[in-house]
Amino acid sequence: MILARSLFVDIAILLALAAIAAIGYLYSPLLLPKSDISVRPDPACDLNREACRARLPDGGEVELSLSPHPIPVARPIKIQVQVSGPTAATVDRMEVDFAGTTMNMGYNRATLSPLGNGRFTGETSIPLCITGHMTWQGTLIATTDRQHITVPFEFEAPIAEDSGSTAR
Ligand SMILES: [Cu+2]
Repeated sequence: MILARSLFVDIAILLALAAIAAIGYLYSPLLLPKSDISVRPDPACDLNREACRARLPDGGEVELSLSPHPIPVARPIKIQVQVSGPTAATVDRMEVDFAGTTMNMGYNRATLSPLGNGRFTGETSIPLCITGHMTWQGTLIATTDRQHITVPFEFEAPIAEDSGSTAR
């Protein structure tokens, strides 16, 4: 009798822990870009000048373009993503999360609209930093039926025009 009761309590605790883990799993994407696979973009590429690419594990590619150039702050930014290769047909959801690399700049995430053939588009804006300009991380989050693929792109916004104009 006592044994049966303690077993019941153990099972109840296990179920409660499983429920907490499940809730944490479901809600964590709201706070941090959740990632099963993370791929690095070409570090030499500059989003302020051009579209940048990263190679996917399946051999395909993902390309991110932010326009206009240079990338503005507190004004509309157009986001274009092109996925190529086998992954393209499996993406259910495409988002880009913008975060300050050295400072918390708040929650800035855009969900893109699918245009077909692996193309996605959307619009967003990022806030002006109190320090004048800073390095942003624009993390592309592709959700497929099986996994979250993230690609952390870095860029400066607004870019420092030259050393003279930013010195005050
Ligand atoms: Cu900042």
